[in-house]
Amino acid sequence: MTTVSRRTVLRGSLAAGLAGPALLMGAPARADGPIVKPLPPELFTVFGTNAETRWEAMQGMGYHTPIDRFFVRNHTATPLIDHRTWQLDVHGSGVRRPLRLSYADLRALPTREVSAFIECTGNGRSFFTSQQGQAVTGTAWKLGAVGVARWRGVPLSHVLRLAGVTREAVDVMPVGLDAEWVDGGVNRGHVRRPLPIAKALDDVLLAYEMNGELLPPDHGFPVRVVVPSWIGIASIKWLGSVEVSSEPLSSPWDTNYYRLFGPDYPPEGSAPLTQQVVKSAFELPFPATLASGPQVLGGRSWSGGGRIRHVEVSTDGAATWHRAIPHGVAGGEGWLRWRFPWRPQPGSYELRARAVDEHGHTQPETAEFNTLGYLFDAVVRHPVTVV
Ligand SMILES: Nc1nc2c(c(=O)[nH]1)N[C@H]1C(S)=C(S)[C@@H](COP(=O)(O)O)O[C@H]1N2
Ligand SMILES: [Mo]
Repeated sequence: MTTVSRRTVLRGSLAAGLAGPALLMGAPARADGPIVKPLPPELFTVFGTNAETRWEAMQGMGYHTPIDRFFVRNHTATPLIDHRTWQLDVHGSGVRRPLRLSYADLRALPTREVSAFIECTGNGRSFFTSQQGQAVTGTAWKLGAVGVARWRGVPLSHVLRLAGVTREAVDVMPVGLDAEWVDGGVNRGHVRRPLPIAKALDDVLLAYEMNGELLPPDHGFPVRVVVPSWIGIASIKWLGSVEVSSEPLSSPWDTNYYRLFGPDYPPEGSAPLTQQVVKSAFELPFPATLASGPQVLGGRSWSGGGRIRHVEVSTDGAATWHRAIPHGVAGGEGWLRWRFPWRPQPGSYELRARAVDEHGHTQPETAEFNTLGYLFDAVVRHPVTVV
């Protein structure tokens, strides 16, 4: 696939005598690289079209992940979309009144705000290999493919009701406006994944603001879907259309990917993945070097299964566990911040943190193997050298 720089596109359009915005109505322009925002090495680890937040960059931050350090997961590249020509089409056999909304139309609808994490299904994938000795494919994330933001926008349920969603509707398919995705020579089309109607009518948001600012290009400008507690792929960025269907819908993102595959699963894989699992992370470099003496470690734990109830930390190889001190309140769709006072002697350590959510979901010693490395929920052994 060729990536045309924005400058080239604009020059081409001038030569053809077209106005810039008119051009943007077709294939959106592309930025010069796959990600638009700066990716300084102290905040991010870059993997091709994706960038992972460094957990030490969360030290001293508030509840929400600032936009300048929020991870980015792009199948191809961030498109530059003109909100003045953008339209959202809501159509299909599950609606009585198909809709076409402009950006201004959407902004005029009732809004809601939610503090929710978006987390890649493969977050923690590298630990299948480094902790469990298992080969998996996909981006070798550590624990930084997650962030919590304050999302504001229009409830999807509101838009579906405006379109006259019927009792027969079963699935809702949001489709992205970024380039079609080609994987191993196969064109999978635009990034899209069906949502069951029950979830679509529950707490899903069509978000146009992130942490009180306009949604940035890399995170889906002008409008993205936010599906609280679910795997990141559900939260389609650069939304262009929503199909509502009275028949089940499918896409490669719920058949070929985002299921569990491997020896423990049928050939077609598990059921399509939905909720996220429980995870915990220290706000430290990986590996970390710390000075000896009294200090307070920080960390965060989250779960797609509900509010975090408590967090325990071990500094002695899982021999003893001690409660971490909660800092602020646990968000239902966000995370719990915590602190852990520690007074280490010089030496080598493996720090562990494990959390339990309100429904009793915990973090095991070993995550269930699956070839695509999804849903790593095991306790991560965080190497620390104290000098
Ligand atoms: N249109 C579109 N939506 C998308 C993606 C994409 O590549 N294209 N990536 C998905 C995946 S796999 C994840 S984990 C999240 C990442 O959201 P973020 O880049 O805002 O952190 O967006 C999801 N939505
Ligand atoms: Mo993802």
